[in-house]
Amino acid sequence: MKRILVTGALGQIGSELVARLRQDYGADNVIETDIHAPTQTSDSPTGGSGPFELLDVTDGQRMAELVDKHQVDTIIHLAALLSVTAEKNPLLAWNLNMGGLMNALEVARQFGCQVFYPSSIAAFGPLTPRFQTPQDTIQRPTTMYGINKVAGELLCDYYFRKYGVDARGVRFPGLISHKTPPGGGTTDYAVEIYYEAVRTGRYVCPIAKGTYMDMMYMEDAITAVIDLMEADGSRLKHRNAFNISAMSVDPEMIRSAIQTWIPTFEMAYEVDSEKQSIADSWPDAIDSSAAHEEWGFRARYNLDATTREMIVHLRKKFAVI
Ligand code: AKB
Repeated sequence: MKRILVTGALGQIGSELVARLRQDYGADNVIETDIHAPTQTSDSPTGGSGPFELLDVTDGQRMAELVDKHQVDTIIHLAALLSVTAEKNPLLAWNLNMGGLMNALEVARQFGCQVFYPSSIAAFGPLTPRFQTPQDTIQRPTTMYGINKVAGELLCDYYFRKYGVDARGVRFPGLISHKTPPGGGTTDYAVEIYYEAVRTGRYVCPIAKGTYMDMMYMEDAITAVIDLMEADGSRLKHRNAFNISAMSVDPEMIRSAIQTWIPTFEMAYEVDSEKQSIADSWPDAIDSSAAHEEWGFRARYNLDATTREMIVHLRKKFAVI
């Protein structure tokens, strides 16, 4: 990776990834793109430190022009609707999630770029083994987002086999971060819970107790993207997409981790049936051993370390002593 274009760069992953890429590869070598411009009030940590371009990823011509203009060699394609939003508008999700990826792969083919594509634990479904979910297993998701993710994994493999496009990806778990909030995902509760614990000391959880999902602290996720993209391609047997996880947790586990910092924290449940049925269709705990063996993936933050980072940073962000 030398000249990197990031789509959806103002989102939860993009805003932190761009900051790290700019540190490692040079600010001018990382082109931030999004469908809307950063606002004055946006707390995007990258705020104006390098090139920014407006890009609607369904506009393949504009994507090609930007790749050409900035002599890009790597496309990190993050723009997508997440699971809950996609379920509310499946047609839009198909057009954006699949159309955007198709454009990224076509542009990559045309300009010889490497591509990163984020798949998700959503690429699994109710028929998938729930525990130690293998790298290669049954994938019959029941959500539009999950269908997009499986199709995306297959498309990336197809472009690699047919055209030699060096497309690589991971199946992200829920990502926990304190800089830019996520939006429209099933795992968003695992971020909201920390915000509300610090801001108000109470949280009403939309996901039922005993619902286990894989999660990861953002810093581990960012490191995983860079390590995979920089890995020796000849070692990769699975390109799209590697299972990666740092922890499998339910809301009660996060509650008690928070209570070690904020003993008065209170949590109630008001289960959201749509979110719950999506969560119930996903695995409890995936097996990340292929990522470990093929490119050395290892998460550094477990639940306690994640909780410490979240509480310390959110206390600073909201000036809570
Ligand atoms: C979501 O909840 O939709 C995402 C994901 C796990 O892909 N965070």
